Amino acid sequence: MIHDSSKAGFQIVSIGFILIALAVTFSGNAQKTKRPNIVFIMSDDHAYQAISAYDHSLINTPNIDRIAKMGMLFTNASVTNSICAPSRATILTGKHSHMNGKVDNVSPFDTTNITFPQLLQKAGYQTAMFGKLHFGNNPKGFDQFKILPGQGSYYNPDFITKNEGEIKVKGYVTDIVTDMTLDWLDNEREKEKPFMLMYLHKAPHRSWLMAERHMNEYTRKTFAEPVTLFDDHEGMPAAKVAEMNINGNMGWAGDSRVSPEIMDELGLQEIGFDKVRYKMQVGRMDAAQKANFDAAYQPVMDDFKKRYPAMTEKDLAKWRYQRYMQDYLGTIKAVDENVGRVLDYLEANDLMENTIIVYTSDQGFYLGEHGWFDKRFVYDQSFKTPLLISWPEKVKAGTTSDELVQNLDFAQTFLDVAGVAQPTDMQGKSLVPVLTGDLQHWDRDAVYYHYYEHPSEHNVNRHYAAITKAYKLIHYYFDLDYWELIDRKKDPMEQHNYYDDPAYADIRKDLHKKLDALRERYGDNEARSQKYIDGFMPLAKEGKVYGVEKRILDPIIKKWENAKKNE
Ligand code: SGN
Ligand code: CA
Repeated sequence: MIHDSSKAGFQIVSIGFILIALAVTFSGNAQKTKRPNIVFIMSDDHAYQAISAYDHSLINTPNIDRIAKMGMLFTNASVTNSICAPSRATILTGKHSHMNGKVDNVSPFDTTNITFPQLLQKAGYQTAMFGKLHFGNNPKGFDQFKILPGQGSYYNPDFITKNEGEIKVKGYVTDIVTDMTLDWLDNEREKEKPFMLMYLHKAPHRSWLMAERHMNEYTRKTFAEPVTLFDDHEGMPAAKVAEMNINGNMGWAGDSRVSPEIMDELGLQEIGFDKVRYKMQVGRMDAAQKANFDAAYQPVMDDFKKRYPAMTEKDLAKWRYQRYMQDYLGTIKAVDENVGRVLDYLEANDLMENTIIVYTSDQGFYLGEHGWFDKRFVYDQSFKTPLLISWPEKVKAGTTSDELVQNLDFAQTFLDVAGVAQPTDMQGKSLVPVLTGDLQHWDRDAVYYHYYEHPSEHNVNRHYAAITKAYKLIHYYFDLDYWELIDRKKDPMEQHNYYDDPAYADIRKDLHKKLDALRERYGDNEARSQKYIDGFMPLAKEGKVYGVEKRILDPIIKKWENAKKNE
């Protein structure tokens, strides 16, 4: 046999090539697996006052708090537009509402926007979304999704899924969304890829139906009242006309859970779409769920029936505040337990160290401050949002930051941690310098806010604002038209307008400059505001704005039509 050395040489060379190729592939993979995973946990309408890492007085949330203990708690995190779908659009696009076009909950999200999940997916991340999106269309850039249609339901909810069409799942929404998330982590996750998971709760969104297992405990609790529960909104015209008062704008059945039968017995008038809302939510329960609901709520309502005839308006406000807190906080108990399940899974599977975990809400919420529920305003409880971030490899445990960070910053933060280029038209900043304590690379002394959805449910006028750590300058422009200057240090309850106070003349001037600069930098202006009004009013006229009553709608439509005629 002839020894073919040339062939042998070729074989050696090719083995060498293969080894080099393998080494390259392995190191490539090693590098890829080193890219951090991202777990983005967001609840809907979760007030920071209802997270014990911020405030112990209402509820204990030991599991959500774990994220702050492992990482950083943000005390000045805010949103750019305090309402659901616009906040989600800002998170996904890294752009203000006036740039991504999703300014309110009414018209659908423009899916030609580029979102960070699309970019991460392209860069090799495995992506999944479970829970509430509220966009009017499905998310792009996800390998898997199971989302709630619209607002979603607490009991036996429907889901829109990527692979199975529409499904209905029996049980309680917070538990189900978590089951889906854990199932994906366990069975669908491709272990060689980094992943980006969006785990999005419906709770604690109105109409605040808690899990059966919490009903007995939470319907019997009593909570401390906020000092501004009886705010009369004097000197604050936009606050005065808003319809989000606990005693006055909450439904008896739909919110306080006085059954339609007891309402009739007591002669209570419907407020808004009161009885329909009760039927839509409680009516989804099956017989066993409803029996548990009745067992917990019947004694509360029997007690109310007895006391009602002697109750003053003040007593009613206090009673309704307690009812509100019981239900709202009851829904958070299940969120906290379920966040604990996900954290336990990550811990047990060695996924904690190299994973950036974010807990936030799509905005804050009023828990009786100013006498209110809901959000929308730039006043603290709805403008600010909870934000807790852990990333053990990079973020020091148990730290706090009071930097002015926003939901606008998430997209670029995630692209930054994944080593993916940040599109130049995104408008936020990566939070990595803040997270790692590298504040030389972080300079921001003011943030911008713009709320649009009016005329709508809760009657909150359109406004934009510049916010610094010390002040807020707010312009209400439709259909009210005036300015407010809030002194955040002197008046933390935000009950006074210092705009016309001569002592604030210099501050006011400086704030106007800041506001102009922000509007210039982010590309917002009067013409855009008008464009969004002109887009909204025809929809309002067609009845496409959910929950707004004719008495609010009609005069504003008339005013707008007259203004158009005179143009
Ligand atoms: C529903 C609620 C409102 C709430 C909006 C927006 N009414 O319409 O109270 O402000 O959602 O919330 S309800 O009678 O249907 O409960 S958001 O979080 O989706 O923006
Ligand atoms: Ca919300």
